[in-house]
Amino acid sequence: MKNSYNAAREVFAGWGVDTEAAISALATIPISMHCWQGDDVVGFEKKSGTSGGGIQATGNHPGRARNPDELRADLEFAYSKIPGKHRLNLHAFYLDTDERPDRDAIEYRHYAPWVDWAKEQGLGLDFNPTFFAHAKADDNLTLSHPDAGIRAFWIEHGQRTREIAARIGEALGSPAVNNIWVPDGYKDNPVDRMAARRRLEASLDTMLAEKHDKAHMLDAVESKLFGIGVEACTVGSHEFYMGYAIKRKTLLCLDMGHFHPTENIADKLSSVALSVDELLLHVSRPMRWDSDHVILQDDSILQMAQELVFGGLLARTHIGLDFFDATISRTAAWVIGTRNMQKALLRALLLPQEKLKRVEENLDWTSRLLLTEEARDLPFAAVWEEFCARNGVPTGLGLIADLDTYQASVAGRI
Ligand code: RNT
Ligand code: ZN
Repeated sequence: MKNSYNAAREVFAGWGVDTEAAISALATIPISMHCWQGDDVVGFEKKSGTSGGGIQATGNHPGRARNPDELRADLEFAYSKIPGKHRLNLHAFYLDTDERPDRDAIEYRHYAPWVDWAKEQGLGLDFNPTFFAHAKADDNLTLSHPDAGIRAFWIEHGQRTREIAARIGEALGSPAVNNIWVPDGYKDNPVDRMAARRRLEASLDTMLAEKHDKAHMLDAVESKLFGIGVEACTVGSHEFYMGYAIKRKTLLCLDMGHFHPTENIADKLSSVALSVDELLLHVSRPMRWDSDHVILQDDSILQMAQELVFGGLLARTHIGLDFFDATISRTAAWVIGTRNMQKALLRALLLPQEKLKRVEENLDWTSRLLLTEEARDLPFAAVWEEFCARNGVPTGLGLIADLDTYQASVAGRI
């Protein structure tokens, strides 16, 4: 093991790349793992129902977490197979309480067990208002609903999540990103898009009016192209939120499944980073539509990681994940997807960045192509193994055996 790492280190050194620096850099990058892969986006509100809002987890693999304790146990297992220290991205409908507060009545105490647990585990927490899976969202209209009473309900919910997120961030000593995504849109062609967008903007303004310390909480807004049932128009489109984030100085969230299938999301980072201070990513894998497949080490992720590293954007980008597959082991899904994000970052950190930038500046397209293609064959795997070994985390067959054993232990959940 050590031998292959030492050999790899020399190969990379020959390319002018310091593997130790890459390993140290990777160790400082937290990934915000989303809680909702663990239970197919169902939540813990103690009522049955589907997620709605155009979000669709398909599959019925055994082992879905049915309550906060099971979800935390699954998360602990998953984090133990992921090298480094990370974060958990919690949605408001994952509250942990015997009370049954409606969305406009949630309070910090309903989430306190999560904070205690995060503290104990050394995890950061992020948060999200939940604007779906609720009777008042059945029309796929929330903050932009024509009914002022419904808008007020959701504004209250959003305000409360901001307060809760701020308290979470304060308790953990690290700002909680509170990400706003609403399902609002129309199945068929609307005739007054302007009115809908004005209502969404006004609701957001009211919801975000109260100032919170940025050391505790950061507001983010997430756009979308379309969803099932909202094929014709999404009120919170990319243009809507890009403008909003610039104007109101919030974070902009780019979800990789929320654009046209041929758009390159990695290409967008440098452009938006010139106008917004901080970014949030929902790293995902759309297949033909916003299908939220587990992320692979595919080109879209590798390019994303390379842009973050080469563009110097890591310090102001919060990397969150957003996928959910209910046809496979949910713990395996977390482990595979999160490690793939880390592997993509490591690959980017191990590229001969200076050399590449220099040849491009010199208009030497041949060398740029040669370097990028030859670099694909560098012994990246040995560096990843070393990183995992230093963090006490298995790779390869050892990892597979651990994932299988855990899945077998939860398969009896009905
Ligand atoms: C939905 C958005 C949103 C959700 C989560 C559960 O299309 O991507 O981020 O997936 O909030
Ligand atoms: Zn998302």
